[in-house]
Amino acid sequence: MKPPLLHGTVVAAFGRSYEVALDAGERLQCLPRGKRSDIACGDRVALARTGPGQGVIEAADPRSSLLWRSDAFRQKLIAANVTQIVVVLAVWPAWYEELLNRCLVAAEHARIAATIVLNKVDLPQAPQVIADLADYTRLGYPLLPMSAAQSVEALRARLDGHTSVLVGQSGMGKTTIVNALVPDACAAVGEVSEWLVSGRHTTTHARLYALDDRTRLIDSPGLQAFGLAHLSQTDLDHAFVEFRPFIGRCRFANCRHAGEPGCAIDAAAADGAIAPRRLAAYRTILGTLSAA
Ligand SMILES: Nc1nc2c(ncn2[C@@H]2O[C@H](COP(=O)(O)OP(=O)(O)OP(=O)(O)O)[C@@H](O)[C@H]2O)c(=O)[nH]1
Ligand SMILES: [Mg+2]
Ligand SMILES: [Zn+2]
Repeated sequence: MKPPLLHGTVVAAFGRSYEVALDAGERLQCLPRGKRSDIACGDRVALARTGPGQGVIEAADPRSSLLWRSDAFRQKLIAANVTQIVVVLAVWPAWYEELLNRCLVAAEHARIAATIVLNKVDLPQAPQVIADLADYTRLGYPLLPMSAAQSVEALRARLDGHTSVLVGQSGMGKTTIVNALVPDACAAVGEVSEWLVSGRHTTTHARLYALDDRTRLIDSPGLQAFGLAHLSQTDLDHAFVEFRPFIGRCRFANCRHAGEPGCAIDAAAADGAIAPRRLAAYRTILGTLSAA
């Protein structure tokens, strides 16, 4: 007779190998059954023990959400079952606006609430960078300026009851935030100067931490790109939240909002209802979709 299946949560994903925290508390290193590699940090799984500290994942439960990215060749799962995406920016080093927009698009497409953290506000350029983010707060994305080096309490309050994933470029301070929130995490934090020279990211895989019984936080490796090749133009249109009232109102049904006559999106931008930087980001991303 087969032993009964165990149940747990994937707390770390290293390529095809996963660390699973069993509901009873024990941690097992697991491989998936067969060739499947569609399991992400945060997934709930059923597994069988195969040896001391080891197991094989037999099945993953249906997910409430999945955050993933893709390019023309492959997909990369970031986190499963999250209820909030925290895009981490920093006053320094400079963050890429296109990457911020891509993270927000991915969040909207996955129907997960997004919050923006601006970290390192202890640095002198903070007021300027906060002002520069006003277009995003106007869209409804909450902005939390903070310094993980000083206090993370304001963020802790926003994480309460959520499973959140921290995403963003390397060097923004994601792992510093995790270490401040989870005293026994002791995850490695990198010097930005080293990263600038070597291009190496300090965090190499996603890991889930429990803040309390109902609050979870996933740290993820720094992103250089956030491929959205899997979206259609319609997906992208809807993922730009301020476009929604104007969708379907262009003169041409197949309008790409790239300067066609009678474009409702262009008209909205001219009226100030769509920020020029968002329309520019939209056009850049549209040019990179596989199907569009
Ligand atoms: N001045 C200042 N520096 C900070 C703050 N938070 C983090 N740092 C520094 O920023 C650098 C990068 O921090 P990490 O936490 O490793 O950044 P990360 O986003 O996890 O980077 P990856 O793992 O490569 O994606 C470290 O040198 C931190 O000490 C802050 O609030 N203020
Ligand atoms: Mg890190
Ligand atoms: Zn149009």
